[in-house]
Amino acid sequence: MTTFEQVPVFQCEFEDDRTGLSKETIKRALADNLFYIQGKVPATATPNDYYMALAYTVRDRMLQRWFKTTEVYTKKGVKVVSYLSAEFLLGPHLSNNLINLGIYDLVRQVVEESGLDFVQLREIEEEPGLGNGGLGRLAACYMDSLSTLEIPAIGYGIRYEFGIFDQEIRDGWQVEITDKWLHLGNPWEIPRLEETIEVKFGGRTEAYYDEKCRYRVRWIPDKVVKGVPYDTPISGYNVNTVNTLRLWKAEAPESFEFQAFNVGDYYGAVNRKVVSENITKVLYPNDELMKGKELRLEQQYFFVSCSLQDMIRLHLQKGESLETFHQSFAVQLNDTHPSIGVAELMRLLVDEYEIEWDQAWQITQNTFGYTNHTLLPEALEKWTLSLFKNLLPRHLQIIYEINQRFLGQVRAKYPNDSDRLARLSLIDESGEKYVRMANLASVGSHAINGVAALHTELLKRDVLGDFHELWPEKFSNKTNGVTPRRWIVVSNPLLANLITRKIGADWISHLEDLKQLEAFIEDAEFRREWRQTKQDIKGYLATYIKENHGIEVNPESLFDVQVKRLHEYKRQHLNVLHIITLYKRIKDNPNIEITPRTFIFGGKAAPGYFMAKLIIKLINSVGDVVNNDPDVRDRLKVVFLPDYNVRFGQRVYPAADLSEQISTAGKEASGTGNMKFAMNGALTIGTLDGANIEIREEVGEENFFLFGLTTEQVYELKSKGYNPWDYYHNNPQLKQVIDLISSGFFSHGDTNLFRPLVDSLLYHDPYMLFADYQSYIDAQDQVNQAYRDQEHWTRMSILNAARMGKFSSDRAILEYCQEIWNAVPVKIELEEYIQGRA
Ligand code: Z16
Repeated sequence: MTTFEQVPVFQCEFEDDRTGLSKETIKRALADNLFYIQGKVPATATPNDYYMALAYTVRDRMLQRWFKTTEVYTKKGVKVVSYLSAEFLLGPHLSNNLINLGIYDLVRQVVEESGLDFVQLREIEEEPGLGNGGLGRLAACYMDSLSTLEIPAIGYGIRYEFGIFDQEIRDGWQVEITDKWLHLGNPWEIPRLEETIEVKFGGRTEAYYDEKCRYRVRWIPDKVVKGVPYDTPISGYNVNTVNTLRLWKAEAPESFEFQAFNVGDYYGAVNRKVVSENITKVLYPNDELMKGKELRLEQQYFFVSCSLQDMIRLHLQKGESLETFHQSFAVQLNDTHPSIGVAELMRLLVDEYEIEWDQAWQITQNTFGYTNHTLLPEALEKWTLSLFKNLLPRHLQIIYEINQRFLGQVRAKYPNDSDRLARLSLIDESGEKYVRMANLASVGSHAINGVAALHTELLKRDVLGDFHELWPEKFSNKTNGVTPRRWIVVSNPLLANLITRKIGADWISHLEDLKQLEAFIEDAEFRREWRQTKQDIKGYLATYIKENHGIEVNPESLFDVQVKRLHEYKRQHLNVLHIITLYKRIKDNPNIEITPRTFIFGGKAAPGYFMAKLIIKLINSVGDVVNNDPDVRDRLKVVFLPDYNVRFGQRVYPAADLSEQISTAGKEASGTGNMKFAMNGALTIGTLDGANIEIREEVGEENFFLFGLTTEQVYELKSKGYNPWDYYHNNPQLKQVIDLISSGFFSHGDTNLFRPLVDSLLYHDPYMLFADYQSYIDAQDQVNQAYRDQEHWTRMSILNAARMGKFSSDRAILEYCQEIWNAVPVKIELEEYIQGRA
């Protein structure tokens, strides 16, 4: 690490505008922040101190815009989108903000001229991993697009002290390590202690008549927790808008401690504090699995109540009455995690602000929109009545009241249809009784959407079929998108520069412009540059893998990548069956012509998901054998890279040749990794699932490797009785592969290790790997053929990237604004003296 020591910072001329963009001013700011914020001089500064000084220097340059933006929103007349999400998987801020502010090259240069290593500083940042996967990352992409499109917006969520766990691999198994992302401080957030909000829990309710003899209910809680907001600025690309992400931290209120202290229960008082602060301690690491943990419902209610109270405060501050609340805020529920908000807004309006039920219900329905992200039954949230009643007794009453009125309507429309009533009811009474959160969200929202065309159709037909029959006009599709700023410009500067040299830079905020690249498809020099760029990036990844994991990979080989959460429906093990198939071919015929491939895996398994963890072990075990077998002669390599996260995503998407999107048709709601790969010129091998269908439609079927059953065929086969044994017995290749696993060949002779996995496939195969196996292998053989013709492959790669315009999150957000939120852009003007962009 070089230091400031040789740098003549104290001699430089500087403007009195402390956030200026001249090199001298930035240099001065780095030195100032190091000294006045970190309290360090070069002699004592650690690399983290320099990183912090740099981060504050960037943040300082966002503050005028942030302040201006907030000021405009607090004035009358602007409708604000409020995105409620239990997860925001932001990834590193530094580079993203530098790009959005248009000062990346400038700041990098200044840092380097100061004798510091910019890349080293950039890598010091701890990424905020406040999400599990697709759903949390989608929220982050949407925040970026909202700012870039100059839409007034605020994101509300939870400031988990520990985000998604860090993953290590020991002896091929996943080991979870606590994510201490805050341990060295977080320069991107500002606590707003004065805007703290109180949230009640537990206790009981009491009916009474008010002075006007109206029947009312009061809630007497047994616990109050404080919510402290921590604000993070969300910059837009090339605009002045800087929106806010407001994350809530739970703290114990003073008053409760004193009460306990006064009666001598010192330990009890301190313990109460610990229990309160537990609420925002840790992110639940289960994606797509509902576990009815009380603390999870506490987290959900906590952040939703804080957020709604915050919105009401902001609304009333504008001098408005609550009748117009829905004109101030469009609140989007990111899955059912925040759906308790429907009951909470009713409670606030009816109990605390004394609004009549019917009017409160109008306001509530007009306020909320609900996005569904999954059809998997095990992921649908439901809470037992007893848990609900203990934690939120008033909300349960409100939910009963909503339900009674709702079912009254249904009964009027469909007399004598008790099955339908039972299906629509907010309460599941088929066995133990539960509150169904998807039903609550659907009833309480004016708009319901799925996240890809197929997903929305299935939602309308199956999971929410009865609601669709009742209110078809509420339903719409909003196919997911991802931000090209982070997923091309930040992550793949080489490709971004090549594109900009050809078509200018407008594509960065108008991704449909990438279409213009098609005009160069016959330009051999352009194709060469494209291929060379991909090659260079693959080289960087190979170096990274070598340096960080000690594994040698051949950058000329086909990089075949599957990175995503581990889940049986995503079928990482189908990918493994292909690897073993290729390995068998080599063993049977060591001189066989084979396209060299590097298989790259990454992804975390939910800590309690045994089968997913066993799949990780299988990948590593197969890798051990394949990578060390001299017969393979380095033509195949299998690497499982630990701790897949946003940062590693930024490294791997640009380097991929082939994107594995191989879920069982009908199971992956959308997928968003599929988009990030294709935007960076990878070809997809995939099923007709989620957004794959729309990607294939856009890039052309000739530029996509399709395989597998359709959703309809999956249903059909299931209903007529699917028997994986038949496939096993009738396909000798498949049988050999399965037998090789069973024999202990990949487990040092241990025939028990992978038995649960093999038995699950042989006797159940719920995700139909065997039914899709041959089709997958055939498609992979076509991939090999295609890769041998590099000219042709490059054309396909260019066409994939060029035709991905639809999958910008800008397009998705525009659709939400126009069709659900009724929100419009608001330009943020800056005073003359505030410096423009570089
Ligand atoms: C999640 O990431 C998703 C769904 C869900 O119910 C829970 C979590 Cl944590 C994902 C979907 O699996 C994926 O298909 C989709 O692209 C993503 O949400 C964003 O919509």
